[in-house]
Amino acid sequence: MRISAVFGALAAMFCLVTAAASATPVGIPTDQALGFQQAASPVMERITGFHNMMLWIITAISLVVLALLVYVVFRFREKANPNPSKNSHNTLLEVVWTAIPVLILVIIAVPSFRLLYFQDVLPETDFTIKTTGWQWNWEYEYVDHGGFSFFSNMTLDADIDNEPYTEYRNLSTDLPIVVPVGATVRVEVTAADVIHNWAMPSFGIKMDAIPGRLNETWFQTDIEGIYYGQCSELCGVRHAFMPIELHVVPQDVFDAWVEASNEDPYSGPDVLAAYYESTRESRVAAAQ
Ligand SMILES: [Cu+2]
Repeated sequence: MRISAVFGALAAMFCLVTAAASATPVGIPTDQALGFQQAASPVMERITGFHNMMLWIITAISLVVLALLVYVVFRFREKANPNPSKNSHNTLLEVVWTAIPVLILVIIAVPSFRLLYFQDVLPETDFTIKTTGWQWNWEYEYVDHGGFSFFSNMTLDADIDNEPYTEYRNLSTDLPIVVPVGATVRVEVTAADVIHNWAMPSFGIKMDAIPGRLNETWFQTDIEGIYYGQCSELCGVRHAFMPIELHVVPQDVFDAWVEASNEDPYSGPDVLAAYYESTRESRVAAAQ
């Protein structure tokens, strides 16, 4: 009895420590999820709000249509209504069932267009990351930070290493991209061979990467952590294996990462590792 209690406590402590010691993934898919990932940008907050509003509207419409159907089935069944009406027109009814749906669509269109423009029209941004889709990895160029660039490849199963932060199969990369917390970032998206799509669900981004064309989008987040996205346009046999890993870190860590990456992009992850190592204790304490 006592031994099992001790084991239980030890196991619980171990779980707590390992969970807390790994840097928090914020934008990551979770098992059994029905809704969106946690919104971490103004765009995604609005997408989530719009989605929730739409859910009310379509639920109400479905219920009204269902109620009408049930009423017709019972009220006009053969037994209750042996002599069916021969009417072929009813002007009032036709106007009503045209006007009401049009009105509903107009009501939906207003917030929908507002959101579309909010996504599409870039605000004042702090810097630009240019990303190029390749078969099958992402190339990133920090054009405003010395112009260093690197290819981000998926971490192979055999290389998954959970120190100093947890890595995830088919989501983690060897060279993640890094941005400072709070910055407004412009993302230029293009491709080198076929059409890809740079998607980051927590930021509400899904932007086509088209050869010969430069698309642009933006994000801003105040939530530190690690975010994951995936290529979202079928681009060939390894389409499922070109994920996006993005770290949101304090400004000084970002500056150190930029400096290291300008020397050698492969030393960038060491800066991240040192940061997560140095904050391990405070994260463990915060989790307790
Ligand atoms: Cu793809």
